[in-house]
Amino acid sequence: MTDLFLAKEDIRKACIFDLDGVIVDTAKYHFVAWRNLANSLGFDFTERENEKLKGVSRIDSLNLILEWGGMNFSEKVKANLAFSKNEDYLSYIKEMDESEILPNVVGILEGIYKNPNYKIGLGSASKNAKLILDQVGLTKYFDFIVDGSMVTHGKPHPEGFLLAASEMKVLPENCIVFEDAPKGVEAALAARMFTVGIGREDDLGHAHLVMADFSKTTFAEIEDFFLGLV
Ligand code: B16
Ligand code: MG
Repeated sequence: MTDLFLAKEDIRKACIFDLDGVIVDTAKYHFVAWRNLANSLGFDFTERENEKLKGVSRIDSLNLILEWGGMNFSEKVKANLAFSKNEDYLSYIKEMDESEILPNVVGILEGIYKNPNYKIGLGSASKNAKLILDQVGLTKYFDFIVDGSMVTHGKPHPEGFLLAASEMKVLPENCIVFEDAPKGVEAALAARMFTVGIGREDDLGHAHLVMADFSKTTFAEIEDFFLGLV
């Protein structure tokens, strides 16, 4: 660890959250909607395969699923397939409310929000990110939201996290990223940010710190961990 996390009194720090798998579990709705599409094309795929779609953009997810089904289509047909999957997905998203926020996410957001040294950003691959945050009532916590429509390169490229940091006027080395996808952790590390993996150590061991979820921690404890690295 060569990077130095700035001292407590420095005001320009930020936390950047991934959305799906960190704040809410929308993966289950992606799975249903992609599976409906695959079934309509005459094939199926498993929940285990669905794991590989976490953090992957919509069009890249479609390309992977079509590969699993041994199918290929023109770009125009693929755009139509992605559109119809998203319409199906949105029918689930529109039913979401605050009961779907993952355990203690609000406690962690409150802890950061009350700390004047920190800004809060979102770095999601989802083009529906703003809608989802609105649905679950969390938009008010965020200083800047990067969604899938604002980046050219998907994770593991660091573009999304770097954009969030620069819009919040915070140096990358003063950001803590929360990510559930191995490629998302790679993206945060490529951005030279401190990284908390939310999920299994086996998948996310490359993060600086890994926890199953937020239920057994506070933001003060997480900050202390990174201050202790200095
Ligand atoms: P959309 P995240 C990602 O969200 C999901 O993990 C991934 O499964 C999905 O394909 C991607 O968003 C694009 O979503 O179709 O809504 O644009 O984990 O980066 O917050
Ligand atoms: Mg995710």
